[in-house]
Amino acid sequence: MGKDNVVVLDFWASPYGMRTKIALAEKGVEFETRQEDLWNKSELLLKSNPVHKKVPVLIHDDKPICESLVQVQYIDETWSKTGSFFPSDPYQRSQARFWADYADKKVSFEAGRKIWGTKGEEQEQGKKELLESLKVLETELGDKAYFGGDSFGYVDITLVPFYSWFYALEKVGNFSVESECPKLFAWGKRCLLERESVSKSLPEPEKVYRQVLKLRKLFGIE
Ligand code: GS8
Repeated sequence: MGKDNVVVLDFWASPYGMRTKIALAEKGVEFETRQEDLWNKSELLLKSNPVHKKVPVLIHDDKPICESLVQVQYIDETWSKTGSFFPSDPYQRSQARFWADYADKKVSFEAGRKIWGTKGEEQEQGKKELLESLKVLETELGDKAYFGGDSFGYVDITLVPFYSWFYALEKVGNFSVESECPKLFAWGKRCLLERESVSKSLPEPEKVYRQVLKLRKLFGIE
């Protein structure tokens, strides 16, 4: 078998692209990232993800795979020798899928946008909704090191990219995730410190904050 050719069409600030990069790094797969200009998408992106036209796209030996969580599952099944992101018990596996789905729906780019892309009442509502979801996730985490228990798994990979957005959201929205959800915040820090896959896939919080300020200006908020 020849060497795998793995490309990720990405945008550095995309939490979804971070999931895919973390999963590949966890499996020790070498890959190339190609940065997309989301205002001027490449032909390759439009051809590879004709339905949503979004990043990330994972291209494995010229075959495109769309949607970050589908990609994480594909990566898990394709490079399976190093162990799985999922528990082996079917019930435990169903629970991991449930929580990843919850995190994907509730702690999303759109949920963040309700904070960084708004002001006043609308922003207060956005903060309230995000913190409610984070508290639900914090309860599920409980005293475990990771959502997967002792091992870093599917739910961790799904949620941890958003840790790199917390700082920007806190600065713009004037609140603190650490004081509202201390265990969840500590979990994010732990992932960053203990998993190289995470530390090399997440951008600097300051850089995300600068991007958010740029977007606020672009959209004429303030
Ligand atoms: C979300 C991808 C997405 O929103 C996934 O892969 O999990 N459910 C998908 N990608 C955004 C960048 S991050 O916010 C994107 O590509 N936007 C470009 C556009 O909407 O035109």
